[in-house]
Amino acid sequence: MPLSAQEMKQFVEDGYVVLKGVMPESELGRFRVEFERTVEVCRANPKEEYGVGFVHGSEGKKEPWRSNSMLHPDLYQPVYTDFLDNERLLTSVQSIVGPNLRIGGLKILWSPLTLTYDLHWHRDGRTDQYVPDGTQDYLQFNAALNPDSSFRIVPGTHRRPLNDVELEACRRGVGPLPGELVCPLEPGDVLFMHSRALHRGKADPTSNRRSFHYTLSAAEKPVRQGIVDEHRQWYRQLGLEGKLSARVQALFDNLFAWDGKELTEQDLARAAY
Ligand SMILES: O=C(O)CCC(=O)C(=O)O
Repeated sequence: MPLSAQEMKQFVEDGYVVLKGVMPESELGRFRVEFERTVEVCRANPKEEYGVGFVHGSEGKKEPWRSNSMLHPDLYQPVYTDFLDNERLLTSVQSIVGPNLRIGGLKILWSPLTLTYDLHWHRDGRTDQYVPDGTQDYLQFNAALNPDSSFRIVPGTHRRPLNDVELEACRRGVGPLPGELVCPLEPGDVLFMHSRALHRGKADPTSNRRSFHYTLSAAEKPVRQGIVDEHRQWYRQLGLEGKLSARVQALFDNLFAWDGKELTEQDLARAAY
């Protein structure tokens, strides 16, 4: 089911939209069990290659809140590809990104055990422009397994320059901003976010946050060198060939099609000027 006109309008105007009950209730139990296995591995031994983000406390104490490497063989669970096998999710992403989708970032977010996760205000995709019809060549989204009231946004900031207060907040500020909204998610909900919207996350240890944070791109959007190698290496190590559903396989095929055609750092630097 593509985005409704109302959902699209909200995404275009506010820079986010929440889609209710996208992940089937019947699957959430299994998804949580598998997700938890990864959290346990990251908490027990947060190796650098897991792409773990830490919250820092006093006296050198630190606790993980994120991993970026869901295909890493130590961390992978079927849920990380299975939850994408979802007609409503993919057709909604297609409404914004276009018909041919490619796998992008696969990350998960969780609340730390004793410290509060309190990410500063920021924009992602600093070079991306706002396009009035809402189209983008990639889309970031959070998908919640547990109730999740972590994501905060200043709606509409993807469509205008930041003001002085907002700019100052980007220097690691976590305080309240005028117009700020919290976007609560119930289990199964998905939140689409425009990469240029000013946003941040906050989760205290009691919140039991367990959310996917993924990116899907247009198949034709250029890929940075090295990404295909890493994904393909892990994909082979996991023996995923032939095991994914047709629509999830297509997301990977559209990435592997870039093998040997990826942009170098120099290409990217040229494009940025
Ligand atoms: O916690 C969140 O939902 C936001 C995460 C985020 O903005 C990031 O990882 O860059």
